[in-house]
Amino acid sequence: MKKVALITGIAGQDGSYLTELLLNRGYDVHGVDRRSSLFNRSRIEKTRREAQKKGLVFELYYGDICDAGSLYRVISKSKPTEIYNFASQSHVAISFDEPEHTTDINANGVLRLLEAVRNFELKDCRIYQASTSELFGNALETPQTEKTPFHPRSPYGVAKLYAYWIVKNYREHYAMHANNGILYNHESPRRGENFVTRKITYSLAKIKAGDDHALELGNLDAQRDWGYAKDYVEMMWLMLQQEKADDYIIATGKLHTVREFVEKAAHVAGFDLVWEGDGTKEVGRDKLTGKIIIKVNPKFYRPIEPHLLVGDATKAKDKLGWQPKVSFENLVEIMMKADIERFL
Ligand code: F7E
Repeated sequence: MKKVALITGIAGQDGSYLTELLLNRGYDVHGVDRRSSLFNRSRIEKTRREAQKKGLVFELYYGDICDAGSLYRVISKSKPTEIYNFASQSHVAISFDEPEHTTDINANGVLRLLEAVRNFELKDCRIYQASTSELFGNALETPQTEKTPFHPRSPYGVAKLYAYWIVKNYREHYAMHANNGILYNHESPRRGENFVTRKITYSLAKIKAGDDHALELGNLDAQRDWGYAKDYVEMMWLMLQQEKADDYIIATGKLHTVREFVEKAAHVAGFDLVWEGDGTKEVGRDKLTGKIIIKVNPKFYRPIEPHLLVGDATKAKDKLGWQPKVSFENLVEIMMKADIERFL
């Protein structure tokens, strides 16, 4: 049977890497993304042109997970055997400013998608839901496993918790092959520039190219479990190849601070970074030029931070044979070098 994937949020980081993986594995790929006044398909444009040249099926549609009609139209056109849902308001800090909008996309949107699959009676269609470590929020244990109780700490996390449970409920009630991938932070040169890792590499590359503005960051001591997005999409695909649907944690199991990320990235970029002062007065200076290249700006502090989010991916490793390939050090280097090249 021909494998046909439908990817919502296809123009984002994960959508673009997964598209490449699926086209290489012989899938027809259909993707949905929202219209915006600025062209936002740059991550998939090259792949689209290459697919066209090779005569592969790669169709793009404008649509929105908040618009049931558009979902029904795309599902009826593509008749997917696998659906990957990446459509999301994915910025945790912004979810405090737009809690209702975040809930409509991240919670109700998932319900709309599940209902569309149920109403079309796509009995064999397998579904991947982009779930998140933010479900654990004020984590009750460290590292977290699939059995750790949830305690989200943001409107983003709460909306994703609804999505997690509705996916599980549709699996149990309607026997759908619906899966939650509980992914910890995953980054790459394709990461949006308002997430901290990419903000760091993008800004340092600009400073290296002559920009005079220091990089302004929030909590330098915030810690995250950062993996490589390209490693993680492989795992999403593996989840849908299993006979039984399930929920899996995907993580590296290692915590690093924002400060460590900055230090490693600055080193790769050729700065000799030294810290001076503390709290909101702390700055990072390049010893070679004497210039301040990092400043702290309380504007980027979160109202509340989650607590030590670090995942135990033993279940994924044992059941799916998955192993992350790229270390934290490699990840920083890949991202920093890609941004330096962008500004050459
Ligand atoms: O923040 C701190 C900030 O925005 C990471 C999303 O993919 O992963 C992502 O959510 C940490 C936080 O990612 C700045 O306070 C310091 O502690 O890169 P982030 P996130 O909030 O962890 C999870 C798993 C998801 O599911 C989300 O969709 O970095 N931080 N200074 C900063 N963060 C930002 N954005 N900007 C700063 O200037």
